[in-house]
Amino acid sequence: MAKQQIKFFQTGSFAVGGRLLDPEQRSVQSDARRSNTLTSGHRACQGCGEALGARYALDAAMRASGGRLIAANATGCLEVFSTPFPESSWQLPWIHSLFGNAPAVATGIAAALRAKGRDDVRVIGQGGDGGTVDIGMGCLSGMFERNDDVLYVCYDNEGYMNTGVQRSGATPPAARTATTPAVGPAPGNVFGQGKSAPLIAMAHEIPYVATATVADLRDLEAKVEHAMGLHGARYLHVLVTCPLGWGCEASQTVQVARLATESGLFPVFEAEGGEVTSVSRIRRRVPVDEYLKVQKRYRHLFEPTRRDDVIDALQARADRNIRRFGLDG
Ligand SMILES: Cc1ncc(C[n+]2csc(CCOP(=O)(O)OP(=O)(O)O)c2C)c(N)n1
Ligand code: SF4
Ligand SMILES: [Mg+2]
Repeated sequence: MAKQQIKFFQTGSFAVGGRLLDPEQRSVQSDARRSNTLTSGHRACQGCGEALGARYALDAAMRASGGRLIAANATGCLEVFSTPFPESSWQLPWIHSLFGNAPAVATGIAAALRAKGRDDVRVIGQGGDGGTVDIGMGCLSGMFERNDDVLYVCYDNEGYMNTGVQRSGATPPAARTATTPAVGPAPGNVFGQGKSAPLIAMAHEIPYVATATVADLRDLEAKVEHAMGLHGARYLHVLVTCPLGWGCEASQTVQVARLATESGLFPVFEAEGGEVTSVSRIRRRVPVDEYLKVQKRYRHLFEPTRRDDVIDALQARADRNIRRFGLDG
């Protein structure tokens, strides 16, 4: 396959806040020589946060590894929209694993490279929240426990989107999915269930755990580059807006992810060896309803009558995150 060149409109900004940056400070995306790892022509929905997050994460990892990178990819939207046989949008060695074993396949690749004495080639495992938080959790925990030399990236769109928006262990309470309908006295996903994969990763005391969102792509790139500078098991959990599953406009992908962090519902932090080492403080704090209102998966909290009891419970979760991670700006 001929390598597709970067098109002008794909090139990112050379500036931050109107200030022209020195070349070494510019994002990976603003470099016309970037690898363009996930190139155009794939079949993601318009405004897909997973496509955006993966493009930035993989291009940053490619830059950090000098282009010597192999990716193992779990079944899910990212795999389905990028590789309808016999086509592929990937411009790196890329293997499709099963839904639940991408961490194990990545581990196997890292082991094979070690056996061949190839310490110049790095490995990434990646998948959605279903493939990571649910069915892949056993493999992932094993990868962490053995401290295998893999960076694993979870693109969290808070549901099984590829198969029609079913609930996952990362679906937030009250959200409507195909398997948690907005009916009955407690509509949507139930409170008190689910899990935090970043906290589980931290409990393994691996070298690096971080969260990020598609609202701050420079932060995402920086975390990938930092992770690639380390060895052993590393975990990056990226919140990626899904316009189709969340019921928001394609044009709101970045804005909705920003509201997730500004409300405190999605804490952005880094941890090394099981201890939090940095947090992204919230500069403009917003009530959770600003985040909920723009998504149809929460419409039942506002129509036909406003469910203050449920909104207050979600606000309490956000307040707890802000206390727990010290996010107050
Ligand atoms: C063992 C197994 N069970 C079920 C499926 C069907 N399946 C494929 S992708 C998917 C959901 C993927 O969800 P997630 O990992 O969150 O990725 P997303 O599509 O949301 O990006 C399911 C249930 C499968 N491929 N293999
Ligand atoms: S369903 Fe969601 S995650 Fe899947 S391609 Fe569409 S926007 Fe992206
Ligand atoms: Mg998902």
